Amino acid sequence: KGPILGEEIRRKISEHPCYDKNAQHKFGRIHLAVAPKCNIQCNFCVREFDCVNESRPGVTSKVLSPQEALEKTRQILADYPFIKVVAIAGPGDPLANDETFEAFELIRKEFPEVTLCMSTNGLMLPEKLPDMLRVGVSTLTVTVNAIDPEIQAKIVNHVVYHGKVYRGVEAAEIQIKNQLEGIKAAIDAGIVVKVNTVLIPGINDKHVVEIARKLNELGVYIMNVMPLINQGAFAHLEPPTAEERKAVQEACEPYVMQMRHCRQCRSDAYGLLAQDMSQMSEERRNLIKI
Ligand code: CLF
Ligand code: SF4
Repeated sequence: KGPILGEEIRRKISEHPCYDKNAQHKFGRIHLAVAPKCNIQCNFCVREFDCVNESRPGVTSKVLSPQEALEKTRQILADYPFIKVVAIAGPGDPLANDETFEAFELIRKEFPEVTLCMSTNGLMLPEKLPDMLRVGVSTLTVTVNAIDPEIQAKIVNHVVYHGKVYRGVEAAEIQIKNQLEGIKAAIDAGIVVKVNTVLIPGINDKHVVEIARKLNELGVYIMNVMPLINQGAFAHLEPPTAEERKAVQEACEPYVMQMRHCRQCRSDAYGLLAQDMSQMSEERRNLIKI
């Protein structure tokens, strides 16, 4: 089960706190909030906050320029060498912001050994993949909430694609097509792909196992079934219970490895997953310094 990986990428995975549960207590990540714009509107998202697909909702991260992101990386990597992953996960969609590539380029030049990671809603994935490869992204998360356009049409309000606004099933079809094509192309190019799926009771809960089957076909490395946080247009929906989520994860497990230790990080989080240092006092941070 699962894709065959080379030695270098296996090392990267063993030091990636999200891809390997044994790495989560030893190795950390930095999120650089360089990507404020988004090109879609998910019904569970309130846009003045961080992207809910891979971030803690109700939190507004301060946006950094690529140069500021490099400086922050320099500072943090010097103090905390257990951080091996530098990622861009918002506050909007990284692929809708050129600053994502500028920041990665600067960081890659200075820190060629770190793993570059990012998350996306996948709309621009086929088009942006060459840029991702150029700057050296090696782990990628795509949020796939449905592979059936009728279901996805209930989850996404609209997508803005090549300057045009699409709604309903038409919007969903474009997004799903690009996600699946993009995931396939990314895996073929050697990127290790993780998929996040937001579990939305009454909307996609019965469908998630079908997504897992598709991920197996595509060669996706790991899947993270995240609970809905009910806000925005979905404020009236009940989030899944822990038992409901566990049952879905168990149903998906035969098809694709399940991540169960996600912390729904802020787009400016850094440190170990369980210990976001962006939220610590200077005093506490100094205790962890090497
Ligand atoms: Fe960040 Fe995401 Fe890369 Fe990890 S987070 S971009 S894969 S380095 Fe990790 Fe945070 Fe969960 Fe994301 S715990 S929200 S799964
Ligand atoms: Fe919000 Fe993220 Fe969806 Fe964009 S992709 S609308 S930022 S949850």
